[in-house]
Amino acid sequence: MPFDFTTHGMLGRARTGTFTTPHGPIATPTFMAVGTLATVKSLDPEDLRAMGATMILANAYHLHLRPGDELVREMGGLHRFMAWDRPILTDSGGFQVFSLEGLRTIDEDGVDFRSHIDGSRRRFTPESVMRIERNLGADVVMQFDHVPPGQSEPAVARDAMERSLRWLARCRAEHARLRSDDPDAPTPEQALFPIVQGGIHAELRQASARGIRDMGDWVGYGVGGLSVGEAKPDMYAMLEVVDDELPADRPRYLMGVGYPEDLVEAVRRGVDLFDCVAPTRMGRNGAALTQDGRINLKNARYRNEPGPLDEACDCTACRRFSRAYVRHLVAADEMLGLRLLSLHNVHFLVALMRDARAAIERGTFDGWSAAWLDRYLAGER
Ligand code: PRF
Ligand code: ZN
Repeated sequence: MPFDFTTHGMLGRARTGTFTTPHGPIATPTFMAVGTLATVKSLDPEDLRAMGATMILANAYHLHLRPGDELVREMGGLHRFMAWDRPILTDSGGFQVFSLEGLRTIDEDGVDFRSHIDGSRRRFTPESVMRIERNLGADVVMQFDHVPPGQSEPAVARDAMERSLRWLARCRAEHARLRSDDPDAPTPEQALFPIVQGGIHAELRQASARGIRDMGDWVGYGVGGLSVGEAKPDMYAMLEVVDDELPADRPRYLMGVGYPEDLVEAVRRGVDLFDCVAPTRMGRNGAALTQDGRINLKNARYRNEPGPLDEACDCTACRRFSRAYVRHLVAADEMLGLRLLSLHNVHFLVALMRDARAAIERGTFDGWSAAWLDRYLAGER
């Protein structure tokens, strides 16, 4: 198998590792920039490479609707299509389809929904999603799961968690069938990651993780259904439950998380991979991440500040431009403003994980993370 995960430093639950994929190695913990539509909005793959990004994420739901997974396959698969030769992970669309409130109906076999683009009727099943992800050709493909709302009652969370387990068995069978029946796919060896669900209920999270492990060994594990409206302490508690249940020698991916403080808290609890639209979305809203919390460049107080977005950042935006200039671009609705903010924000999270790795390996992660959180959260207040 072209996949491997080797851990290096360990400090409490926090660890560093190397996750090897068909498109190369990933130093973990790491932040994956989100390229929903096979583009990390406003960034060129060269920008991502220069900031040291390794793995990025794309979305099966969006790419199936536009331009179509078959077209992407015809163009050589996602790596060639978007000119990114490092690892890619595709999300299954579980989260997107279940977010289409009112536009979808669920049954045991799958989900009927209407396209958010043209209203056309569509259907996803665990099998059809595996075929879409095969055509796209990412290194890691996520199972099709049932994602319930954040504060779901135990009965609702249990139902979704158990359905996700049944769907996982079907995903695995179709994934195995495609591996032998469709050997010419763009990335012949793909790793299927299961997704732990169970809301904010410890016993359901345990049951989910155990159900997944009972099905066999997996290259890595997703943790879903968090950062969907629950309180942060609930999310952190679930991460500890999951850390206790999952094998220590496999990477764990916390889906759709998050904000800088969440990344640091989750690394402390044994998470290796993250993704979130926050840095690019914040950039489009005029916000920048700094060591002292978020700032919004639309605020007049930045109009004559000569310093960079963040003193300690060495991204190309911070090396060359002042807050005053970025603020001017944002105020005038200039494209470069949004691009510089996205570039800075993604760099900020990629660099934050680089710093976390260094602190774990030095053995100073506890002190480093406490000081980092103190400073960042003081600025957010
Ligand atoms: N499942 C899937 N994708 C996701 C999530 C999930 O639970 C989340 C929840 N934070 C984000 N993206 N398939
Ligand atoms: Zn910067």
